[in-house]
Amino acid sequence: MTYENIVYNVTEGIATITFNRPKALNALNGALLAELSLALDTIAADEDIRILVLTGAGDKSFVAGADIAELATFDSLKAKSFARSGHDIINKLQLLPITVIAAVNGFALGGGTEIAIACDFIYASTNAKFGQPEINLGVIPGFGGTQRLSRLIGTGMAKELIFTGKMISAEEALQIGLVNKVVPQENLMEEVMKTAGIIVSKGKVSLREAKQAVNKGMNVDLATGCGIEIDAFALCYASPDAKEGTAAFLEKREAVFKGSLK
Ligand code: CO8
Repeated sequence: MTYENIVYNVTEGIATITFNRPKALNALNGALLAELSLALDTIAADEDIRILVLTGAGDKSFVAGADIAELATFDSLKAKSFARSGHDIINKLQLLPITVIAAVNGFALGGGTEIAIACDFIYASTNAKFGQPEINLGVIPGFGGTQRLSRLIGTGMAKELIFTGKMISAEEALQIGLVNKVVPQENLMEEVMKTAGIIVSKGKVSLREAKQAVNKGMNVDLATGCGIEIDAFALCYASPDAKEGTAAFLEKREAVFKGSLK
C-alpha cells in the first residue's frame, strides 16, 4: 500500500511517521487513521526499528484533531465505532515495544493531543499549542483524552483543559509536565534525533521492559507496580544484554547491546 496521508521513513533504525494533510492542518480522517494503523503494524513486525518519531507536515500543525467534516456526519453508532477504532490504533501505538517520541511542531488539538500523550514523551516547538477543544463541538475527547491526560497531568488540570476547550502554549504545557522540552521549531527534529540517538544505543529488551513497567505501573497500586518491576528486572537477564552491559562496565569499555526481542 502506498501512503497518501502520512509519510513513512526509516533511517538507521529510527522510523518517522509524518502526518501529511497540511491543507487540513493534518486532521485525522478515516484514510489517515487506516494508514497510521498499517504503518504501526509494519513497525511492530520489524525488529530493526528501534525508535519511532511522530510529527506533522508543514510548520503549523502536528495534528489539529479528528476531521470535523467527518465528525459532522456521525450518528451515535458511527461515533462509537469511530472512537473504538481510534482507541485500537492509539493502544497499538502505546503498546509498541520500542520508544515513541512525539515531535509536536504546531497545533496538537483533540485527537492530536491524544496521539501525542500516547507516545512515551513529547518534545514541542515554541509555536506548539495543545488542547482538548471537543467541548466546543458538543462532544468530549474520544481517543483516550479523558483517561491518559488525567494520568499524565492530574485530574484538575485535565478537567480544566477538557471543560474549557482552551488551548495552551508549549511553555504552559512544559510547566504542567505535558511536554519534556520546548525548542525553536527549526531545532525540533534535531533535538528529538539527539535524544533518539542516545536511546538507540541501549538494549532493546531493557528498553521494552522499562517502558512496560512504567506503563503498567500507572494503572495499579504501588505494591503491584513494584511486583511488575521485579518481574521486568528479572526478564532483562533473559537477554545477553545484561551480561554485556555489566561486563562492559567492569572491563571499562562501551557496551554493545545485541539482544533481540524475539
Ligand atoms: N478537521 C477538519 N479540517 C480542519 C481541522 C479539523 N480538525 N482543523 C483545521 N481544519 C482545516 C480548516 O477547515 C481549514 O480548511 P480550509 O482552508 O479548507 O477552510 C484549514 O484546515 C486551515 O484551518 P484554519 O483556517 O481554521 O486555520 P487557523 O490558523 O485560522 O486556525 C485552528 C487553526 C485553531 C487549529 C482551527 O483550524 C481549529 O480550531 N481547528 C479545529 C480544532 C479542533 O476542534 N480539533 C478537535 C477535533 S475533535 C477531536 O479531535 C476528537 C477526537 C476523537 C473523536 C472521537 C469521537 C467519536
